Amino acid sequence: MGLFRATIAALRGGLSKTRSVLSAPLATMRGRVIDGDTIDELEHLLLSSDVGVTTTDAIVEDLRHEVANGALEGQDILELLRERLLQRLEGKNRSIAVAPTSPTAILVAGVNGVGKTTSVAKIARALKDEGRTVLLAAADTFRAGAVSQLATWAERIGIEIVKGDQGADPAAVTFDAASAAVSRNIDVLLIDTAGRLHTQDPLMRQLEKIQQVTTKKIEGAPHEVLLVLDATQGQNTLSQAKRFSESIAVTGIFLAKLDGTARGGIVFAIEDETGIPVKLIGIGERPEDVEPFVPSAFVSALIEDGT
Ligand SMILES: Nc1nc2c(ncn2[C@@H]2O[C@H](COP(=O)(O)OP(=O)(O)O)[C@@H](O)[C@H]2O)c(=O)[nH]1
Ligand SMILES: [Mg+2]
Repeated sequence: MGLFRATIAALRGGLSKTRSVLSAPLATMRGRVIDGDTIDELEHLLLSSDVGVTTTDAIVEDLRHEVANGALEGQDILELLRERLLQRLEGKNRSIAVAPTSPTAILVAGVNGVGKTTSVAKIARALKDEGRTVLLAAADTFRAGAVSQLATWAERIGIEIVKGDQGADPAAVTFDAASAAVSRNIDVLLIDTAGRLHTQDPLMRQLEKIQQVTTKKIEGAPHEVLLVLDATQGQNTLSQAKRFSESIAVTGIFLAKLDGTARGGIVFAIEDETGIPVKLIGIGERPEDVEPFVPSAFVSALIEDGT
């Protein structure tokens, strides 16, 4: 699905907190001879912005090696860092899957409050802007007010929604929505689910049931299972991703609230630890505050010249 075009200015704005932590130390390193001390500082900086041990070790070990060989003489630390960070992110499929004939079904999951419903609204709006027909399934029947929250978004964006009452069986709501998507010839069905705590097994089983119902109704569905993670939660996102992946086949990550944190480096840790590609990022509370995750744009917005 070719949806979402990267908007560099919006991405820069969304990453300003993370960039502000990196900027000053990088500025002092710049122009210096790159030696062991510089690499030590860089290591500390990467770890403090939640880039994680795996990516940090891989980058600094290579650089130490190159310092020892004299290979880094005259090189620019910012250029090097951009290049090495980008290498870590390349070669992953980050596109949103599309079904060739039947409706495309996208299941959205994640723990409570991470931004699922908002993210569903963001995706729905982008799809509608592209001229696609969208149907929302309000399968969070667990939390009070969840259905009306999604219904409000649906009305604002101008798309249809299938909902049950609070306490209704989420799998039944999903089944109804999937049936409607097929009969109305809808392009994309977006399923919003409850904020199940990842430690609660019954809730995880419910998610599996929602997935099974979707598969039954639409061949090959769900075509995408997006796990929403809250970037402000830093390293806690890693255990959430692991737990969800044990129950359902997560195909991509929607990393919400990148605008609210200086820990934007968590993208690297998430991909290292889980192997799941980050596909979309949230950089604000409005429906338009969504960006595709484009590694080159992300790295450029993270580390800028003139810092
Ligand atoms: N700053 C910011 N806030 C967000 C973003 N995404 C969601 N939120 C806020 O996070 C809160 C919880 O969002 P909600 O979609 O209800 O989470 P859910 O419980 O997972 O469905 C709301 O106040 C949202 O406005 C984002 O990308 N940036
Ligand atoms: Mg919700």
